[in-house]
Amino acid sequence: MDMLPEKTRELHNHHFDSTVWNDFKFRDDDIVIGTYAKSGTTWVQQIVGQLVFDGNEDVAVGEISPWIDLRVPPKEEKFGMIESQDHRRFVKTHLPLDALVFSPKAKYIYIGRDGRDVVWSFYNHHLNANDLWYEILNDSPGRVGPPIDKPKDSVVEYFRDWLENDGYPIWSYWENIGTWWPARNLDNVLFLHYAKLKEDMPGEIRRVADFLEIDVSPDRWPAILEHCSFDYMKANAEQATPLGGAVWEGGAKTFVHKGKNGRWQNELPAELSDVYEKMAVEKLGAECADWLKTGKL
Ligand code: PPS
Repeated sequence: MDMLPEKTRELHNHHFDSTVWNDFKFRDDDIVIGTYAKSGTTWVQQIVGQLVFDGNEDVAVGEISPWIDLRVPPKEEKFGMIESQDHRRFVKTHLPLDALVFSPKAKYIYIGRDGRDVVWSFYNHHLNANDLWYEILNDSPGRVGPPIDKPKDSVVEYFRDWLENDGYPIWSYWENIGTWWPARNLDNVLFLHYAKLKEDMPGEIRRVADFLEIDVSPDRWPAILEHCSFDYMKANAEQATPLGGAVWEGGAKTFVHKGKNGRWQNELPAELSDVYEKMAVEKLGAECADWLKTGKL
C-alpha cells in the first residue's frame, strides 16, 4: 500500500472541530464518508445504510450516522451513541484529509461534485436555515473565528464571494478536494462522483457494495435501489436529514432539495463560470478538475 495520509493540522470554525477525531476509537470495519459539503454525503449515507441493513425501510441515517467533526453535540454524546452501535458503523466528515485522522482499519468513501452545483445547493441550505441553525453554529461553546451570517440575496453574488474568498462562508473547496485526490488509489479509499451516481445509480451502488465487501442477495436489490432514489429520499426526508430537518424552514424536504446538477447554468454569467473552471485547473491540476466537472476518472 502507498504511504497513508497523515494528519498535519487542526481546523476550527463555526461548523468544525477537527480535534474530535483524535479521540475516535476505530473499529476494523468502520466506514467514513467524506465530502466537501453538498456533494451527495447524505445520499452516500443512505446507500451505505441500505447496504448494511439489507434494504430495511426503517434505517434513519440522519440519526445513526453522525458528522464526527461537527462541533455539536459534544463529542461525549456522539461517541456514546456510536460506541453503543453493534452494527457496522458509518460516519461522515467534511474535513480536508490533512486535518482528518486516517486509519488503515476504516474504509473511506469520498464523493465529489462540481463546485457550481455545490454552491447552488448550499445557497438553498443557507438561505432556508432557521434561527436554531444560527444559534447552534454561532453560540455553542468552542467556536473559533467569526460567526456565520445571513446569506446575500443573490445566488450569483454568493457564488462570487465563495470563489473569491476560498469557500466563504464555509471552508475551502480546493483544499478539500486537493487533499483527498492523492488518496484516490489507496486500497481503503473509494472515489464517487455525484454526476456518475445520477447517471448510473445501480452500477455505482454495486461498486460501493464490492468495496465494502457486502454481499447483497438479489431479491434485496429492488428495495435498496428504491430507498436510495431521489423521490423516495425526498418523500422520507426526515429519516436521512440531520436533526430530522429541524434547522431549516420547510424542514427536511428543504434539505433534500432538487437532486439534480446544472441548476446554475441559466443563472451564472459565463465569465464567472470561466473563472471557476480556470481556477479548478490552477488549484487541482487538469486531471482532477476534469473529474470534478465530469465524474470521469
Ligand atoms: S451536506 O449538508 O453537506 O451533508 O449535504 P449533502 O448531503 O452532501 O448534499 C445534499 C444534496 O444532495 C442531494 N441528494 C440527492 N440527489 C440525488 N439523489 C438522491 N437520492 C439524493 N439525496 C440527496 C440533495 O437534494 C442536495 O442537493 P440539491 O442540489 O440541493 O438538491
